Formats: sequence, structure tokens, C-alpha cells
Amino acid sequence: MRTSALSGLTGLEDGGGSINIQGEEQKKLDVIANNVLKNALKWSGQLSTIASEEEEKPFNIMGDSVFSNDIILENSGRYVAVFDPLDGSSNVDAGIPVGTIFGIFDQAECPIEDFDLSDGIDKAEEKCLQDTLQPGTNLVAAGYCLYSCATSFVFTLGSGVYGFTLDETIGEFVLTHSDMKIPSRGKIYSFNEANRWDWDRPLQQYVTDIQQGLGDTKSRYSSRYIGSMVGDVHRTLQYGGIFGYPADKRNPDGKLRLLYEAAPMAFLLEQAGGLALTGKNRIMNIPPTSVHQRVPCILGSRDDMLEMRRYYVESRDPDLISRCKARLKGANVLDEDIDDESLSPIVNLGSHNGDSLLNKDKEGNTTTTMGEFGAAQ
Ligand code: AHM
Ligand code: MG
Repeated sequence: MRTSALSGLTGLEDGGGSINIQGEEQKKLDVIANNVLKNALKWSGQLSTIASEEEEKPFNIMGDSVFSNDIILENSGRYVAVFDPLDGSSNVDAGIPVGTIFGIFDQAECPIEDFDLSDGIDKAEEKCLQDTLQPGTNLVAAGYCLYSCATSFVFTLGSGVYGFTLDETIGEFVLTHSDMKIPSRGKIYSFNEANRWDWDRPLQQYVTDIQQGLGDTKSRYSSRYIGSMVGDVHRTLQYGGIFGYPADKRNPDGKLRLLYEAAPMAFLLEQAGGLALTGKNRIMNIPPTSVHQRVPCILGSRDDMLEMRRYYVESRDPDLISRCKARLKGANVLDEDIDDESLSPIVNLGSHNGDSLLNKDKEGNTTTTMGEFGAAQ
């Protein structure tokens, strides 16, 4: 990236003729980043399936041989990598920070009959989809690499968040940010405000209030927005505040992709003590039904997020409520224990790997936590 302007690697692949599955023109650096990651992962020996923003479908990294009786079957890895190789690449030719976002799942054990699969997929594709279409709660690792004035590698393995910085003199990443925690409050909001007229009413009101110093803190918040999720999240993680690409009228599911953008960042933010919601519900709980599915994504400091969420909880807009419920229905497909109550926002804010903010009473019955996650106040 640092030398792309010198080596002719700026601009669009095939002069704009290369279009990815999202219908977006691919930059030369999108394609290069995707190939670099695929090659590196292939020879790690740990990976089976990969899914990328730049690939139409998930595929087995070792190719079709893995479905034969070939020895490779036994030796191939058990992990599934989902990634956006070069997020924010519309910025890249201008030297603005971009990044790689990734998540790692263990191979899936759940059946996929209930998912909305297109007809005519073969056995190999079915296995790869089964491995890939997992909710964020199944992630075993996630993180990002930020290519900026320094190269930062920030990840979680499900027990805290660790930040490394590339030391170019030795070619190694050095631990520079141990056990990262997001401040519980910030003073910065980060949204593409050009879309605000199409946002959900509760978000419009929340942002108006924090701009005017009418929110819980009575401070007037500042605005920062790079338009590169990794850069915006990296700042939010360190300085606190709230970042999002929310739903709007033209894009009722927002812009960011659930599987390889929103869920990995949600896992990371939660591990740092923050929250990541669609507005009202926990992103980690949403099971993807397609690889490139989009989801509204708002994440950040815990107290800012809870304040923002209150605006959604208090809303009685029927369209908004039915959109939220439709998104959560997928969760019921996977978890038979979840009843109608699961559509209540309280239950859907949980911690990792299926634990939720549910309490057990003395008899062992499940009760919901009303406290700080409580509904309308
Ligand atoms: P991309 O995956 O095509 O690069 O799109 C994702 C990026 C995010 O990094 C960023 O948050 C968002 O798009 C910015 O979108 P917009 O230009 O609409 O504000
Ligand atoms: Mg992206």
C-alpha cells in the first residue's frame, strides 16, 4: 500500500471491469489483498473453509480434494476464516487508513436445513456454507489490522483484547497495548451524517441530543468519521464514544456485512468492555442466512451504547419494531430454547458463547436482568 502510487497499483482492477459479488468495482489493491490472505491461510495448515468479501461463495481452501478419500482430508485444518481483505478501499488511493477485518470459527456442527440456501448447490458448497453461516457467538477469534501511520494488529481470542504494532526495523509485531479496554464513556460520535435524514427516528433524536449537550452527560459531543471502519473502530476503541453504520430508509439493513465486518468487530468490542448492537439488539446473536448479508451496526462505549439504545427501546414505531423482530427470527432457528421472550431486547444482549444476561433464581429458573439493560425508562 505504501508504494502503490509508485508501482502503478492504484485505481480499479481491469479499469473498472472487475466487479465483486456486492456489485462494487474492485480496486487493484482489493484483489491483491484477497490473494495475499488466501495464500497465507492456505499454507497455515489450520484452515478448512474461507469466506471473503471479494469471493462470491465460501470455499474449501484445499480445493475439491478435501471431499475425496484423499489424505488431505485428515490433514486439513478445522478452522473457518471470514474476512474483508481491504476494508474502506474506496479511500486507499488517497492514502487514508484502511484495514483488514477477520473472524475465525471452528467448523460447524449444526445442520443447515433451515437456512435459505439457493437451489443447486453441490456437496462441497453445502459443507462450506454450513461451516461459514455461524453467529458471532461462535467466533473463537477476531480482529483487524489497520494500515495507517503505524500498522496495528488488534485481536481477541475470547479473553480480552491485545494490540500489537509492527516494528519495521525487525519485521515483527510487538505487543504495545495489553488488555485493551474501551472507556465506558466517550465524547465522539462517528456516523455518515449525510444519511441522517433516512435514519431511524430514535437514532436521529439521539444524535441531535448529544450534539446539543442534551444527552445523559450534558456534554456536546464531537464528530469524527473517516469512512474506513477499521480506522473509525480503532479510534473508538481507544478514545471511547460511538461509531455506526445504522439502518436507513434506502438501506434497511445498513451497509456493513454481518459475517466478516460487524460480527468480528462486535466480538472485539465486547471483549474490550463495549457493546455492539443493531440499534436495539446484540449483533453477536444474529445468525447469518447468507454470506454477504448486511446488518445495521452501532458499537462503542458501554454507557454511550446503553443511552443510544434507550431511544430505540422507547420507540413505538411499528415499522421499526417489525424490522427488529424479523432480524431476530433467525436466532430462533438456531436456538430452540429461545421462546418469544427472546424478541425482547433484554435477553438478546448477552455475553459470549451463548451466555446471556440471564440470571438463575434459587430454583434454577431463568430470569432476565432488567437493571441497566432495562427496557424503556
Ligand atoms: P467496503 O467494505 O466496500 O470498503 O465498505 C465498507 C466501508 C466501511 O469501512 C465504512 O465504515 C463504510 O464503508 C463507509 O461507507 P460510506 O462511504 O457510505 O460512509
Ligand atoms: Mg468492507
